[in-house]
Amino acid sequence: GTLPVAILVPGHFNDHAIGRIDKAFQRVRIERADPALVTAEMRKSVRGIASFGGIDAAMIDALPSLEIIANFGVGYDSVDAYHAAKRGVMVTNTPDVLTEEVADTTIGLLINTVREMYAAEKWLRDGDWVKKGNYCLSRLTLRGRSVGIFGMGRIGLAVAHRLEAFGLSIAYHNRRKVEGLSYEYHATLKGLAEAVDTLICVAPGGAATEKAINAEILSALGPNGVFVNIGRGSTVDEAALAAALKSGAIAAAGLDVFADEPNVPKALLDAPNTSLLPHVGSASDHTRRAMADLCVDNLISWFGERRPLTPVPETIDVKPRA
Ligand code: 8YV
Repeated sequence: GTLPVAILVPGHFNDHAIGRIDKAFQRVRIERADPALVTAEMRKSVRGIASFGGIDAAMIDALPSLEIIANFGVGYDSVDAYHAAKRGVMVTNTPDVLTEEVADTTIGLLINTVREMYAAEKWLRDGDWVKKGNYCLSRLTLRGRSVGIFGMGRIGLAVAHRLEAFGLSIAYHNRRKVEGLSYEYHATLKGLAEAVDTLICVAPGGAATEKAINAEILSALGPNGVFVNIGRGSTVDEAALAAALKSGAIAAAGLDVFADEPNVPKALLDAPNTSLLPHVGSASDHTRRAMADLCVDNLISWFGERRPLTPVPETIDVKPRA
């Protein structure tokens, strides 16, 4: 019979995805997606990659038999999809299946940031409730806030729907106005930041959004401002954010993502007005399993039906090789 298709899996990967890859393909392990680690055998045999991202142009060029990169995650800023398209390599991601989970996490992070849930629980657990009495009143509230959403895609919309139920006003900034959406649209991020006091970043990473959240945007948000980031850390100038939190240019920040994960700047750790999570937006067993299934189903569909399930826009025109 024919040999199973070889799929390269760099580094640590989702267990459920690995189990399914092992059933349908020949899994080829590599410590990390580094061209220096690619063997002659891999050059010849590897036709697919399943990964958490981190596939650059050099890695794509190091694998001449490569046909598809199945990215585990909706964000694929760490995959060079333009270069993949140029080389005729398909890139897929995992949209939709994580939308509601990430929106849930966003709301949790927002409330935690404003109402100090972590600090209040720590007060209880440390015995301070008994020893010292009630936890202090939270300085901030969600009541009366007007929220700006930066990035009105699937997740941005799911966040907006939740916030509507909270009785908060909603506006947004996006590359383009979204047709049929009644929330107030701002053509610039600065305009949005000036109009609201709560800014939620759900925008994709990459060059177009690199350090878009800077000192100017944060001061436009203002002293009652709350900034929440569930998108990508690269979108934020973290030094400017730390400075804004320290000076009182904004009031508080809730962050699930960082520019250099898993490293978190000390200035953000030390600030009393930050709520920090270790990139857990989609990280439930339930949702990561659904993402794993979609990641592997893209590989199965590509090598079986010769079509991807969820191609990224950059590679939509890539055709399977004969
Ligand atoms: C990642 C994410 O998939 O989907 C995304 O864009 O950021 C996450 O869900 C996860 O961090 C695995 O790398």
